Amino acid sequence: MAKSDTAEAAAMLGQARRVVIFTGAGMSAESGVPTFRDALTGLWQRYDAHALATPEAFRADPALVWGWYEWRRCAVRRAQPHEGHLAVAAIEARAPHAVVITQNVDDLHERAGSAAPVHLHGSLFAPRCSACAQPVPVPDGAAEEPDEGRRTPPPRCAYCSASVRPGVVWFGEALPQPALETAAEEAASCDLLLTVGTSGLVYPAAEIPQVAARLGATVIQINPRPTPLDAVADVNLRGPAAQVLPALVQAAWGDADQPPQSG
Ligand code: BJW
Ligand code: ZN
Repeated sequence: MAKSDTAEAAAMLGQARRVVIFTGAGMSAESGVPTFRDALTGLWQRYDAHALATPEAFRADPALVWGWYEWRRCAVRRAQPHEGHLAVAAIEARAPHAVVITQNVDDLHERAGSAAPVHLHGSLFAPRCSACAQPVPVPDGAAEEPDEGRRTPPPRCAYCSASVRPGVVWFGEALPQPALETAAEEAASCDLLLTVGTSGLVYPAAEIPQVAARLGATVIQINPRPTPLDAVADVNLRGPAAQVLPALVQAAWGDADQPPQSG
């Protein structure tokens, strides 16, 4: 990552009035939460997406799918937000208006202090009934799940006794309407969008940076690898989120550990 690129991006960020921080799985990679599509470490290298992350998979084998998500929720609970998550919260505290729009189903932005991240693909912590959609409290469950999970039959809904399902968005399912609407509005009205750690391959989420770019916002991308979003990014910062984000905040506002100046 060239120093001049960081300086250029920091100047843009420091002047922006409305900022969107759009994050994907790479945002949480350095907390130990695996991405989906990275070679060697991505979840889809080890698991068949169609056997686990579709409504058909859940209908065919609810215990397999529920057990896999129990394992992932357990792993996220053990993970800690990193310096990059803290830098995102620092941007929120410093920019006049900023919002986090995330594809991630973990809660690391919340735990780093981000006010109200918009979750486009749901949450590991919001199970609901698969039939009547009644929200269900997160099961206490085991603090430890065996590596790679185990078959665990899902709990039953207290109202209609159908299976409880993970509160995430699977392939072929609609994104939650309020989250998608908020994301579209923020993308259309921001003057700077920072996209961090997403392959930009999954729609409609991948449209969010494209909408912002089309309507004239500056787009800054943080990713160690090229993505289709390179084409719409004004600045590409090639590097990992936990390093690049704190450097960007530091270059934009000085010491990121200090509280923002009022006025
Ligand atoms: C780092 C880093 C570090 C590494 N620092 N960076 C053909 C064309 C277009 C669309 C479609 C199509 N066929 C089907 C579709 C639609 C489909 C889709 O987009 N498919 C594509 C794969 C082709 N989309 C859907 O089905 C969506 N729904 C929909 O369209 O509904 C229509 C509808 C309307 C009305 C009624 C009914 C239906 C739903 C998509 C749901 C996605 N769900 C998942 C799983 C969530 C649950 C779970 O966690 O299990 O969401 S899939 C998975 O991908 C997850 C992610 O949020 C999403 C995006 O992945 P992300 O975050 O970009 O991660 P990766 O792994 O891809 O990339 C990581 C990046 O990080 C890489 O670039 C690395 O380089 C980088 N990185 N380390 C910074 N340290
Ligand atoms: Zn129910």
